[in-house]
Amino acid sequence: FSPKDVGVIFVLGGPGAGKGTQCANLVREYGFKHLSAGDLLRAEQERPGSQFGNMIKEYIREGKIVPMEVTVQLLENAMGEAIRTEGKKRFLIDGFPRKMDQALKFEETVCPSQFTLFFDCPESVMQERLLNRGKTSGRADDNAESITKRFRTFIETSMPVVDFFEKQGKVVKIPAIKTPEEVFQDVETAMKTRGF
Ligand code: UP5
Ligand code: MG
Repeated sequence: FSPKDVGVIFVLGGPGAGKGTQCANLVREYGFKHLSAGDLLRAEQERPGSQFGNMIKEYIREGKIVPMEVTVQLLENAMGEAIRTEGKKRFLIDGFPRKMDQALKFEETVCPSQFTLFFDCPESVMQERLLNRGKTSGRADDNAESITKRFRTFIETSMPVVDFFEKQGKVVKIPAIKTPEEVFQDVETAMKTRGF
């Protein structure tokens, strides 16, 4: 597909900030195609015959960022598939890019982003949400040890991406501490400021 035919909004924020929750609301109200990089990686990890399965498993448990070639390819494939089978061309890309090399590679080879929705949430709140979700999620990284590592990666590796887009005036910051419904009201206000 051609970059000029598609629209991409990145959705960033710390682990447990509520990216997935708010993307579901955005899909319902605006009809975007939601692609979570983490979900795509977890699906690839489960895919029989995947050459990356073990590597992805290890990276996710350690809260590290999987080499960008793998993730960018999974996203590009999923975008192409959504365009072909659903005719959808407006994408919410959730949990990506979370390292500078990914950001540059994606915008250069796939499509420049329109802007980034950034969910801002204190670590203590995110930790409580993740530990709570960990009781039932079955996610290999929803445990205290992995959560600590995910937070460190977020600060050291992913925040520089947010700062990079911020300098381009492409970040809309949304406080994510209130109830999901209240946060979504702020999301809708933010979307209006960007012409949606
Ligand atoms: N919840 C949500 N909003 C709430 C609110 N306002 N009030 C109270 N509770 C709220 O929410 C998390 C939990 O909080 C849920 O129980 C929810 O009900 C509740 P969710 O919407 O799932 O938050 P989200 O920000 O999506 O959290 P998630 O755990 O998915 O964030 P991560 O960024 O850690 O996970 P992701 O799946 O994106 O990535 C996982 C791993 O994949 C990474 O650590 C990394 O190892 C790997 N990865 C890469 O290597 N490369 C990539 O590009 C992407 C991922
Ligand atoms: Mg998520």
